[in-house]
Amino acid sequence: MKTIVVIPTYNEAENIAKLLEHILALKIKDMEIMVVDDNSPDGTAKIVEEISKKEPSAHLLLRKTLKGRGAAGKDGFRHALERGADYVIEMDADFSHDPKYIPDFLDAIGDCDVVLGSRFIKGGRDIGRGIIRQLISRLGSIYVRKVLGIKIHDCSSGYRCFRRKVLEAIKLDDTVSLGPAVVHEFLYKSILYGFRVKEIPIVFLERRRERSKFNFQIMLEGFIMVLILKFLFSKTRQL
Ligand SMILES: Nc1nc2c(ncn2[C@@H]2O[C@H](COP(=O)(O)OP(=O)(O)OP(=O)(O)O)[C@@H](O)[C@H]2O)c(=O)[nH]1
Ligand SMILES: [Mg+2]
Repeated sequence: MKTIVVIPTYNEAENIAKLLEHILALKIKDMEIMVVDDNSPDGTAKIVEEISKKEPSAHLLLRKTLKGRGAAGKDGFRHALERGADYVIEMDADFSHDPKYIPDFLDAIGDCDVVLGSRFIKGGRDIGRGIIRQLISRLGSIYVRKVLGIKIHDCSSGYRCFRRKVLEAIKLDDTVSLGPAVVHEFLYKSILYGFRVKEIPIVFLERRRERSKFNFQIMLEGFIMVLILKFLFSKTRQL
């Protein structure tokens, strides 16, 4: 079974080499890595290109015209499917998503279709954020759970593993979400289509930054997008 780990990057020059080293050190059979970089000004792509010359399992997908985390993830998924992936794992490059969990994802996907790395189940944690940010994350997840009517504890987790058939069913070109809500759209459609979703505990470590990118507008857009998803898709029947 072939696994491809998709890692969207924007200005991750300080992290990417170390992350790839950690992932490759896991020595997982039949695993490839696809870094999807949006032409980062800090030269992330150059670093990945050099690594890929020595490591045939590491690939670079360089996007020069478009930008955006959601679109980069979808392009990565598309290429992973083209390369014949049976399982696709998506993770961030800044070590918030510890690569040590990759074997746990692959164990769990054995008897389900989507695995979510969850901060909010027993054994999971959210480290490094202030109490207010933690509260907003938790309340946000409860909001998504209630509005969409799904039994998931960490609805915004971006550390996930999909079986190939799930990404094929979701039809990557048909997604409607703008921005971060694409995470919710993939999750919601997976459940509506009848796929089995399982959460496994992860400890999420917040990147150290002077100032968070988080703001009220991002939060409000997220809340509205979830209502739009409910409106558009709640009548969807199982496949
Ligand atoms: N390709 C691509 N990747 C992106 C873009 N924006 C963010 N990323 C990557 O997506 C992942 C998550 O982004 P982060 O900036 O860590 O987002 P976050 O975790 O919500 O915010 P932080 O608290 O700043 O860590 C990282 O690997 C980023 O490098 C983008 O526009 N294009
Ligand atoms: Mg981050």
